Amino acid sequence: MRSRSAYAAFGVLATLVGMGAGHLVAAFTSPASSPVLAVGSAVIDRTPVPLAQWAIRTFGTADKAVLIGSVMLGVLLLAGLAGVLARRRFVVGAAVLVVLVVVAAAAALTNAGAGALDVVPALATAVAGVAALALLDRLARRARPARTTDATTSASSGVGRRGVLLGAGSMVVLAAALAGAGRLVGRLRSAPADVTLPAAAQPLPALPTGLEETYPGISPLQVPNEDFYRVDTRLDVPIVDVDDWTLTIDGDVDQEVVLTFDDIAAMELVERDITLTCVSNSVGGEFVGGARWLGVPLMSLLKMAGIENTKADQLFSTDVDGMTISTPLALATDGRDAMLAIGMNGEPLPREHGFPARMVIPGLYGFISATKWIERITLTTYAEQESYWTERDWATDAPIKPSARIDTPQALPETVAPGEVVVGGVAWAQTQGGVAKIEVAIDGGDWQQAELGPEVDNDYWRQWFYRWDATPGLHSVAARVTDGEGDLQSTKEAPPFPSGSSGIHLLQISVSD
Ligand SMILES: Nc1nc2c(c(=O)[nH]1)N[C@H]1C(S)=C(S)[C@@H](COP(=O)(O)O)O[C@H]1N2
Ligand SMILES: [Mo]
Repeated sequence: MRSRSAYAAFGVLATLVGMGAGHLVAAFTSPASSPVLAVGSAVIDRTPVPLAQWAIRTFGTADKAVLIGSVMLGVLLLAGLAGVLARRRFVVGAAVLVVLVVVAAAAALTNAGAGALDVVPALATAVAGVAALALLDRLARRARPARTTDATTSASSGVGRRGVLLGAGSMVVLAAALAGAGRLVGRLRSAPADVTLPAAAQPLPALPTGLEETYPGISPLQVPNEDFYRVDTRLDVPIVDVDDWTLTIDGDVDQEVVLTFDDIAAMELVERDITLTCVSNSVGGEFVGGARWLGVPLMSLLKMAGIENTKADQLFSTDVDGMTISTPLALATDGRDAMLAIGMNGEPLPREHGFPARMVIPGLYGFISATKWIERITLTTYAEQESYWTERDWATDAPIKPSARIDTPQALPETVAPGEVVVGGVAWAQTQGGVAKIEVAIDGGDWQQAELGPEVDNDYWRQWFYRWDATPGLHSVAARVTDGEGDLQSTKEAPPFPSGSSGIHLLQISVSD
């Protein structure tokens, strides 16, 4: 029971118990300071842009799971090492554990918006981890038969061995219970389901029936909340207690305004169909979606604070954890339907999408407009304050580039049967007059006009389809959009960094004999 491998396991178990304890304590203080998450976020924040882009491209929305997994693996290897060291001299092993925790605490403290309270989960991790290691070490030492073996010690070593296994087993259960309790506490603290939303002053008519009903494979006209793409720098979802939450509008304004959720819900609410798009979306990618948003016009909020005399050129918004996003003030106030949303598709905002409130601004990529879990809007200048992505050299002025996406048929390695094949998808040209025309080209031939789905709003995407008489063999299918102002989309290939991808979506389709 005192083998190296047993002690490596002790180190891992003790660390898991510590992490469980840290997770539970963090659920009460601030969930993001849970040690694993804190280290993960610190890693994300320091990831060079090309590597982050690669991770998003390669792992898609699983990029964060992969990251947490790698962080965990690294931590547990070191934890095993700590265990092995504790076998000879307990203090040395314990010290390695403490150093691991200090690194996590440092990570928690360097995360945006961190306060002294964020060290508490790390403290809990250290105490619980070292205590667990000490307990396992004691059980193992007891189980070890004395050098001068006599009948009594070998008898007691049998009991001791069982004690060690029992101890180790309880640690596994304890770690899982602590982490599970942490999750539960977080979930129970405040749920979007507890919020009742008032109706808009002028509710929109129901959306028309989308093409997806007739042509399976085309994206739904309105993306259900649970299927809506999610892009943010968070590993977990911030848990905001709506009763404690306020929105502050400050900076270069006539007067600072502080509003509670109820204050906002009591204002005149508007409803808008707007398609969000992520700058990280590659041509044909998944990071785009249409939803119906309920909220207040951003302008109503800015007027309350008074911005007539402001010298600001940016809206610098901050989320509940200190993450910041810059929006060009001129664009947010040029008459487009910029809003502070509290509802999405008839429900309070889901936690993943910014509960209790977020910004939604049509025509601007999400990273310069769609601040989730928003807490503060500061009127300031780009010269004075730099936000998260500005610091990482992403563009500050980033209108959404119109684009057409082919959703169906599936590209290689799938095959389709010859004959009539419906080519279909979605296209968007927010604030640029919407989608006016979609054209499809087969095998690089002439551009043929596709049919458009129901019209919703210029700030919304539009479904389209084209009937193609497919012949056996390999074919290329391309689509392009012309916006309501008569401009053809950019056909120039550009990567997402720094201001959004462009180029034509082209698929290789294999048609069977
Ligand atoms: N607080 C916060 N808000 C954020 C982000 C973030 O990382 N943190 N990501 C932005 C980006 S890049 C996009 S594209 C949209 C995505 O919104 P969604 O996850 O609801 O689709 O949120 C924006 N708002
Ligand atoms: Mo984004």
